Amino acid sequence: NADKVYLEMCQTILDKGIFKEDRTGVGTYSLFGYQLRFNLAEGFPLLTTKRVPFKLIASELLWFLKGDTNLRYLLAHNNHIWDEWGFQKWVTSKDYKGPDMTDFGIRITQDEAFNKIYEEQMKFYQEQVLTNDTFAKTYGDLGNVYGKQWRHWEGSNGKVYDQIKWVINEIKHNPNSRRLLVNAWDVASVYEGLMQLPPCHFCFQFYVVDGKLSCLFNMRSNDVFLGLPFNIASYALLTHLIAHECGLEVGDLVYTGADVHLYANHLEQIKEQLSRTPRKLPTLKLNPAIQSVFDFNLEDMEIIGYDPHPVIKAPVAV
Ligand code: DHF
Ligand code: TMP
Repeated sequence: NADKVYLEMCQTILDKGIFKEDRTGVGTYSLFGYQLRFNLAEGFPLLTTKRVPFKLIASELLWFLKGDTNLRYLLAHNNHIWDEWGFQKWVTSKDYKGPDMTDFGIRITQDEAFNKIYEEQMKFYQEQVLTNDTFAKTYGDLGNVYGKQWRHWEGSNGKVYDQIKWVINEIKHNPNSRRLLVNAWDVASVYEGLMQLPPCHFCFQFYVVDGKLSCLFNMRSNDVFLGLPFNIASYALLTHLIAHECGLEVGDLVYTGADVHLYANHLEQIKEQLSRTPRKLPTLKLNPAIQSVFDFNLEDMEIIGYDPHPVIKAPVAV
């Protein structure tokens, strides 16, 4: 059961995690190296011990698959999970003349008056990205993040490569290959600061045996309370989409995390979640009329039988 292994991981971090300062200033309890395995035939791994918003996960994945890196698409789909990282680009730019937003991520959790000012500025930012093409082009774009690397990887030879198309083609024609991988860790972009956030899930690989498609994804850094439930569901969905196109069943989803952490301001929330009893996993239904991974829209993916415990809110570290 997906919830069971996830909650075991959380309990292990609570028991054995070491306090570690981090870039965001929040502080974490952290372990190095952890693996999880989900048999996708047993149900779709959308956690039931808190409500996880599948629509946001699906629209983020479709955004990656379109090769898009601009927040406009996410905002148009009412998806705000990446807003803070675009906003950060705007408020640290020379064009921003508004109130000081230094360390806004920490300050909104500590200062009510500041939070109001932040929300006004964020609202302005979102409107601009949605309605002003020039603004969106400059400040709505997160840089060379996932969509760019997955669909438009720039090789050292100057050519541009579509890793998703390539890997699907390999799965179809060379399923025994041990090279079925997609890499988002573009050294030039990371070292030159050309991404608002260097990829957290930086590489994934497929494996085909007995007519089943498995996927292993690697995370260099993982926010176990907020990020991981999304990451598991996102790679489960990707595996289903590719299996669907390739005429394969789904096998295992394997997760490998490196710096796996609970933020210091998520401890109450995770204890609440640990007290809950897991329920039956939902299933995923894909529109059988669609073949290509690239032709799916939100309405072609349906989660059936999802009956989770209530949402548990937590602040995201920026
Ligand atoms: N930074 C950090 N510190 N943690 C992350 O998980 C993270 N994830 C990113 C970008 N930067 C990050 C992209 N993915 C949420 C979930 C995933 C995600 C970003 C944010 C999140 O806040 N989830 C909330 C609900 C969000 C909503 O309903 O709008 C949750 O309760 O799951
Ligand atoms: P870092 O770049 O300093 O590691 O910070 C990134 C934070 O975002 C870290 O807590 C991991 C988290 N994260 C996830 O857990 N999943 C994701 O998909 C993304 C993009 C980030």
